[in-house]
Amino acid sequence: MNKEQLQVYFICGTPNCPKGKFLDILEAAFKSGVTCFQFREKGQEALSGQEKKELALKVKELCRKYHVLFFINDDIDLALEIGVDGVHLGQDDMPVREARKLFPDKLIGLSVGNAKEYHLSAIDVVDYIGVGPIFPTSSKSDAGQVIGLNGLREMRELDKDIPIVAIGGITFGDVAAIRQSGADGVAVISAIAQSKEVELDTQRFARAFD
Ligand code: TZP
Ligand code: MG
Repeated sequence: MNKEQLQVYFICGTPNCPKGKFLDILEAAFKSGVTCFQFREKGQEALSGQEKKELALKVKELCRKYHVLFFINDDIDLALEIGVDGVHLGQDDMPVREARKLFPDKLIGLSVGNAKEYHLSAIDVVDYIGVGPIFPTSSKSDAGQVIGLNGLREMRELDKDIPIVAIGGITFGDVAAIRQSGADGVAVISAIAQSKEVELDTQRFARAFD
């Protein structure tokens, strides 16, 4: 895949945003430099069923409008039903080899938290890995052990080629150090979803890759 498409990777679901603001936040972010989006509808107030599907279709349309890659987190059935650019899977989701059979021509991302998970994963069938949490995060309760920039560097040393997206507690001020530590892109939830200036903060992320 083209690694540049992973640079500003926004992850979001309705529970990550102030109430009623989800689509407005997405559009503001997409027009300001997001390159890749992952629809991750999780948590207590998360939508499901038909409501989730209808929202996912709106997200897909917005992604098309702004030329943003459209990923769905975990929900293989929804991804098959509505059509996506890719799916993102965790270590406890459908095994990536199985997912590859269902999505022979789509992008597949896999979360990898440490060297052990890397060695146990079918890296040969995935297009990128999400590595983290780099810093403490309050957006995912079971995010696992914080690995820091040193942990990110170790993952890059393990594999010089696989596209890496760093995740967890990242703000735009961290981008330079994260790139220097071997990541091709940064994935964020709260730095954009909870921003008081979504357009400005997204531009700051995008500019950090210029
Ligand atoms: N996976 C590892 S950390 C994390 C996920 C989904 C949450 C990232 O959110 P934030 O708000 O950018 O720390
Ligand atoms: Mg998952």
